[in-house]
Amino acid sequence: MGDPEMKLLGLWCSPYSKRVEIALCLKGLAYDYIEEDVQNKSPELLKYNPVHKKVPVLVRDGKPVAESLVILEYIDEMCKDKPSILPEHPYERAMARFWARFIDEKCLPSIWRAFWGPENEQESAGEEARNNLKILEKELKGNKFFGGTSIGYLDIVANFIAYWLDAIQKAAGKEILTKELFPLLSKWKDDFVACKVVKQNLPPWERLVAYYQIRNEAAKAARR
Ligand SMILES: N[C@@H](CCC(=O)N[C@@H](CS)C(=O)NCC(=O)O)C(=O)O
Repeated sequence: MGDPEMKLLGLWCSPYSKRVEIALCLKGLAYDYIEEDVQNKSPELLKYNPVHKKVPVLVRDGKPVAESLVILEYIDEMCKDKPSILPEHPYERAMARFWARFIDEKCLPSIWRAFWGPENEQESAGEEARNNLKILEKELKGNKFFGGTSIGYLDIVANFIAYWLDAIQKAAGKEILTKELFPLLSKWKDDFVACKVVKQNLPPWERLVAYYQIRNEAAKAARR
């Protein structure tokens, strides 16, 4: 019997979607990719993720799994014959999950607000984002990657900070994360983006910057 059929409902510019693509690539798993239009959601997306109606959704043998962090763990557990994405030790696994939630629940929302929140709150949100990133930077603990010597779960979860944030900064003409303020995180970013498995699963740079420029213009127009 062959491997069960797998498909990913994704979006080219979504860091959540790209987390899953990186993990599938790391594990060497084949899948069909279906690009979603989140402005006009397909019946398939609504059927497979009726709760959140968001990408990514990984469908294996007709069974959907939604939410990128859940999908990453599912991929890791489904494919045990390949090196693990999460750390082996239960305590280290718990810590990786803790920091992943810190990224999704603290770092990313403060970054969104710094760029797209109410104008009079953007500066304080920027400060909050820097504080969160400083806390995260300490978690590198002198390692090349959050996963140690090679990329793992937390590196994949932090993909937005490694790549998307630079595109957003370029489009907006303002910076939260700089080499001067975050030397260790900046080095991590460069090393992460240079990994073959990451590089081949990132959205094209110019297209991403243009996407955020359009988004910024739309946000400005909505405020007028
Ligand atoms: N917590 C979710 C977030 C996924 C998410 O926000 N996806 C966005 C694309 S980047 C989406 O599908 N948005 C459609 C919508 O909000 O209606 C995850 O980790 O998978």
